[in-house]
Amino acid sequence: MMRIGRVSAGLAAGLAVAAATFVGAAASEPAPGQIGLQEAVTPVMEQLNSFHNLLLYIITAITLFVMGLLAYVMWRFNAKRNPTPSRTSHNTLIEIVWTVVPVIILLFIAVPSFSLLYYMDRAEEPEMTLVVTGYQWHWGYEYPDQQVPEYLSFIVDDEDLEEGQVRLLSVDEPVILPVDTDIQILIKAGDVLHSWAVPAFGIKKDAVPGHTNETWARIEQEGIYYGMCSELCGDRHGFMPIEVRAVSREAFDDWVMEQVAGRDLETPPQLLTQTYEEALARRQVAEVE
Ligand SMILES: [Cu+2]
Repeated sequence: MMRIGRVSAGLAAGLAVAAATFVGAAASEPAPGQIGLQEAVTPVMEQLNSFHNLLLYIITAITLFVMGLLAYVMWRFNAKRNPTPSRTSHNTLIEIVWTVVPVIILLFIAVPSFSLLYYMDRAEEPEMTLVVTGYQWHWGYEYPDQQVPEYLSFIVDDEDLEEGQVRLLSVDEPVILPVDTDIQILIKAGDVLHSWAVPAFGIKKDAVPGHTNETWARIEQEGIYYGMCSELCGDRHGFMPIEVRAVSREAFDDWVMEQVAGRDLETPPQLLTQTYEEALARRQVAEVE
């Protein structure tokens, strides 16, 4: 009796702590004791969230219904209350019902499920492309439209962590992406299977050697979003995190201009808020001043 009391007290305390942490949870990273999914910052993740909630209602109703039936059967038809059991083994009507009803439930789930699957698949008219390559054990990022060649992104080791960086999630060179932009994301691998997964975007896409996978994101909020490699890829699979910095479209252009500065370009980088010439002129004015 004592033991049960202590366990349930511990459980209650645990739940209270979990609830308290959940209220203060950050949007971009997992929080200790977190309940539920990370906050959505893309339309895909928002829809995934509502689909998840829809399924939660359905599964809760089914579970309660089946539990209720079981409880009723145990109470009504136990040996004491029902000493001579019925020998019925067939009931056509009920057999049709318990086949057709699940089919209807599945069809009801399939419609939003498939439309979401196709919605997640690709952006209609992406404004830019990010190429992600998985390696053992880091990520490579390339911006072909912006003429930013591939750079590599490594985890920050525990002993090198700086103020504000998150252990096991922060990287030395994060992905920089603009908000309010349809971004095509192409994902491939340089050696073995990896998976590029960022929960706040609703993205978890396998990186496959010799094959390019596609997905997309439209980030609605500036911020830092973390993710992890989500396909077992070897020894340091747990140490190749993803850090995305979502910045304004103007700040993204500035970042691109910094990346291409001093380089000989055959074609101008594609900017989001201005032409390359305008950006160059602005830069020169800034230098003169
Ligand atoms: Cu990996």
